[in-house]
Amino acid sequence: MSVTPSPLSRLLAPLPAPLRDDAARRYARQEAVLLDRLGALYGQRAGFTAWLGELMESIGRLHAARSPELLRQDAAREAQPGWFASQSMLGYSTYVQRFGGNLRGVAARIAHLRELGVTYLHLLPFLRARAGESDGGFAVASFEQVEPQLGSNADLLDLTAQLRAAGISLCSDLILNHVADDHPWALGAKAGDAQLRAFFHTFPDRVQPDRYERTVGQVFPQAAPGNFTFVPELQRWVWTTFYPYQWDLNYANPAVFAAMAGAMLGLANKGVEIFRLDSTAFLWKRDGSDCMNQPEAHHLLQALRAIAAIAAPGVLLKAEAIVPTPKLPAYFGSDAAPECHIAYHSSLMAAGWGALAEQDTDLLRQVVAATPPLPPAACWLSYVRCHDDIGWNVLLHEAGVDGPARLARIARFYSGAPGSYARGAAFQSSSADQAHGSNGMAASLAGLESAVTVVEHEYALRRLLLLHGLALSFGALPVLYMGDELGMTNDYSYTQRADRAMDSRWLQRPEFDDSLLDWRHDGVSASGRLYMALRQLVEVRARLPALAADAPRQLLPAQSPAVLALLRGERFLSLSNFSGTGQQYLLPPGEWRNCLDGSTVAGGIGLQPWQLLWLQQE
Ligand code: OTU
Repeated sequence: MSVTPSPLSRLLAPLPAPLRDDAARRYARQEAVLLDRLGALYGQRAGFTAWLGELMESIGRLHAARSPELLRQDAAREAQPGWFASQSMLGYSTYVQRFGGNLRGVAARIAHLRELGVTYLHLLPFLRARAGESDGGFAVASFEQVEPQLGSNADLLDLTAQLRAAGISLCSDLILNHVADDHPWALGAKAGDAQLRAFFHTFPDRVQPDRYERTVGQVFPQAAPGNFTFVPELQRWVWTTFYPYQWDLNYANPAVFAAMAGAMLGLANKGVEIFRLDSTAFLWKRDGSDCMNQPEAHHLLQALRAIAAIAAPGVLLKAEAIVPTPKLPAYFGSDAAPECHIAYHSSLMAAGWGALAEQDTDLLRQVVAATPPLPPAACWLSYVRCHDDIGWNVLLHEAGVDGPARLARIARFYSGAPGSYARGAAFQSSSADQAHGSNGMAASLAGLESAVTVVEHEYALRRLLLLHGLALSFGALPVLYMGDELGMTNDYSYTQRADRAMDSRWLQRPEFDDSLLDWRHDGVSASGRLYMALRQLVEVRARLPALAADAPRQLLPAQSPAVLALLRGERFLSLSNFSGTGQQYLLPPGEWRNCLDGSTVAGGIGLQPWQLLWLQQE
């Protein structure tokens, strides 16, 4: 009688003896969730058991290929699962090409990152991208090969080794919602391979697409309207949530899941330590829904998490789910079934900008209040800007009854409405009364680009520090966006390029300006002052355990709606005046020390326009 080998024995089969005990132990911990989630997703399909066995064996093979150095790192991280919540963690995010030209150029900037205190580097997509337009590399043509213009796979291995030696973890995008229309899967489908066609959602006519579009929204309504693209080679409509050349993967097909789990582990073996799971909200489609945040999308992520925990346990998953505040916490999963270790807090980011524009912290206070405590070994990601737009729709819940109009006012402010200091652009909005997103470098949005007088410069810098102060003190892994440390302003050159002109996100994707770097210590130029002030915040934060991501946070009442009073632990207080007028604040009893200048204060204090204060009680 033949017995089907168990998933565990299939996992262990490819492993050398010394790896087996640990792998079996980790498998035992993940087994319940892994089998439950995969069973729920694919258990009804013929051949499920055989598929599962093959999946486990391929996971085993990828685990066996992990280098001794990465295996050692796995063990260290397993022993200290909350390592990334420390107050001395600091992230930095950038495009490879814009920061260093190529991967070797990025390696040459490690000294700069170290000076800033960076311990985590998110490089935007660097895998082989679609030929021609590629949405900044978010249309991936190969999960195995580095984009030739940025270097080779050997350069990637070199870079990850150098980063590890410098104490910096590399984060890479894992673009799992879609592939480029010239990825071999899409090419195969176009050439008539039925199995590869089943990697995608395709439809013979507009009947189903039209039905879906009754309830599905649009991410790029102007630049890429609709969610489906007619592909002549297929004579079918293909689901394309983003640009027409980004084909959504069909996760109802278990072969897609297995392929992407393999892609993840392959990259982990090249030294990627954190995966930014792009567009996680969109992974599962359901008729009659908005096809976002579906329960199956969470099952998929929990299964991926279990696989990472078995085969590359040092690796972290980060959710990029740009969704309304109430939908965010689900991306962490639960104690029993953890999902992502980290998730972007896009509501916090947008509400910070909202508070600046409104000179009122209402949105921000609501977002903080709606941010639940997290399961152990999980943390939020805080940021001031990133390569994308500031999406306003995540705040619709907080914005209230006239929400759309209120958010549209904020968006108009950032596209330079009369009287505004901001120099940004509306993104994908159909009219000025409709908020979608806003683009622009942080410095341009905060008024540094338009500043003429000494006071205008000073206030723009203060506004930037307010937002950085929030990201650094909120209790999260803060990630700086390339150029923001030096107050770089908008890059308008994209308007001259046919392949970019329709996408104003390129405003905030400038080339790193080495000349500003020369000013960073001068204490006089705007760049120098911002850089020094930011470094001071980073250094002060690193010394204060109350600012660790997992330390308690509480909002204190403030007399003025313009003031945010955020208490961390028992004795650290961040006070932010989000308005252009001076404000009073009555401190909790006792004497407080200003962490930034060493002075002591007590009782009622005055906050200058746009002032940030970090106070501590001994
Ligand atoms: C992500 O973004 C990436 O960050 C973008 O750069 C890509 O263009 C996009 O995916 C496609 O790969 O919906 O939840 O509104 O916030 O496109 C993820 C613009 C996303 C982005 C949105 C986003």
